[in-house]
Amino acid sequence: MQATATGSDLADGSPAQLVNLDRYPILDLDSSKMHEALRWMRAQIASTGACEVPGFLNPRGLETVIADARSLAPTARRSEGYGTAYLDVPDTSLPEDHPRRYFGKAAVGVVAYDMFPASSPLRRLYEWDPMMHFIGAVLQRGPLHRYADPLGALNLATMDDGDELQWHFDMTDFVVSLAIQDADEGGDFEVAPQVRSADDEHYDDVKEVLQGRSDRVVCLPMTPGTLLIFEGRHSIHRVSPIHGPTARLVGLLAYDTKPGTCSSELLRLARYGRVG
Ligand SMILES: O=C(O)CCC(=O)C(=O)O
Ligand SMILES: [Fe+2]
Repeated sequence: MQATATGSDLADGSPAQLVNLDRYPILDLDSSKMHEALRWMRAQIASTGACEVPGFLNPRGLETVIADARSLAPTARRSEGYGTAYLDVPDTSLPEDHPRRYFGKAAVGVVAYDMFPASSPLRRLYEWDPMMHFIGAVLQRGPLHRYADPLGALNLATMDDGDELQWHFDMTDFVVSLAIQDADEGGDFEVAPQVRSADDEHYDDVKEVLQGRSDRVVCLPMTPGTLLIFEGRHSIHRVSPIHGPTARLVGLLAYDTKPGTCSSELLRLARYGRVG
């Protein structure tokens, strides 16, 4: 697709212009069309812990966000290393084959929230209350809050040939990812829904995922313009290795059920090279 739109397209308008409001009238959550959409979205969340909203952006909105993401991508900070599923330093007193001691490759470029200009369409979509209210209506978990992390609240993740993101749990309740540009090959989002809960780590099930022998893993290929709402704190997930010259671009919009939630300093240092 030819990306000719620029961020200034939104200069006098609202992020509503980006959204396919005919299909998803998120400005009127009580409309019958939206009720119908919310019904299937909630059913997906209930059965898989994730919900795909295809064609969330309209074609012009997608062009605008692609142009925004392509202009921001060169400012991404790249990190490459190995991490655990728990985004934590492993406890070496645990047995060697314990899930907390399993390392996977994390190679990704990230544009942190504070690097987005205020005029960025992606940023304006994230900061737009109707967007958050829509996500809250899908999740039905009380009022949502934007993540309080000055770096992690909104990210543009850019992944190139050879990049991947290891199996991990997120530090926020929900992440909403917006697929912007697909890689030539790979870059699928794989998830084992609700593999752990707040009071049970289910290490045996997690180990099966890490060892590639779990039958709970669902693979969600990414389609630009699709919104994916997933419960990443309890659903282990990864991004499969990317192949080819086209970068995979994804917007990551973080929300939490508690106000004031931030990621750990360790994660911020690893991802952004700084804590604030
Ligand atoms: O890029 C994606 O689709 C997901 C990224 C992710 O899981 C994360 O940043 O925590
Ligand atoms: Fe994640």
